[in-house]
Amino acid sequence: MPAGSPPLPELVLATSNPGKLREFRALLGEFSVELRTLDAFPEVRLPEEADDSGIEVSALGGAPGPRSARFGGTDLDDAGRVEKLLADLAASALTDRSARFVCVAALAFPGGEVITARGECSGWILDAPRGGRGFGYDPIFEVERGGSSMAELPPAEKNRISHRARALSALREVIRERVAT
Ligand code: ITT
Repeated sequence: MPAGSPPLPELVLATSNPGKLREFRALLGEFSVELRTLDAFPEVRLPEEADDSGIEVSALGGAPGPRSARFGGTDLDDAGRVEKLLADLAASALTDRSARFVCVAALAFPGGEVITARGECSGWILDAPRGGRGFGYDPIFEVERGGSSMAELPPAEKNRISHRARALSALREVIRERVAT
């Protein structure tokens, strides 16, 4: 930035999940904003249940849903949660493998106004993990059209079709008009 330029508006991404951060940075790359993360605000503690995204599996009655990050207990890592989801599905009497990722993105302004937008991405749960990209449940999620697992897609392709991308596309105009002007 040239000396004397006004500071860029700040947008704080309220997550500490590195996978989500990577995707948000790419999805918001077109905007002239100073992206900050919660790391810059160690005093801020968000309630655990304030989840903004997760996976809903039909045969499990929509679980893990908002509990996606803590599914199976806090000791499990991403691979452990994936294993548990596959085991629960194998134990289910239902053969329906349909699932969807859901994201609700909230844009909060300093005055207290909050604008939310929801995005979904539908698909099926695979029998076993495939692909090394993405994070979380991506390796066992087959995208509705295309036959790839979410973890096999190049990042730009995931960012075109994901629940997060769809939620953000609804907020894009608001960010352009009211934040990154
Ligand atoms: P923050 O709360 O710091 O954002 P988190 O990992 O705890 O990080 P959530 O509570 O919102 O995030 O939990 C969402 C979980 O849902 C996340 O940990 C993943 O397991 C899963 N998830 C969300 N988006 C996903 C995606 O794009 N691909 C795969 N899994 C995803």
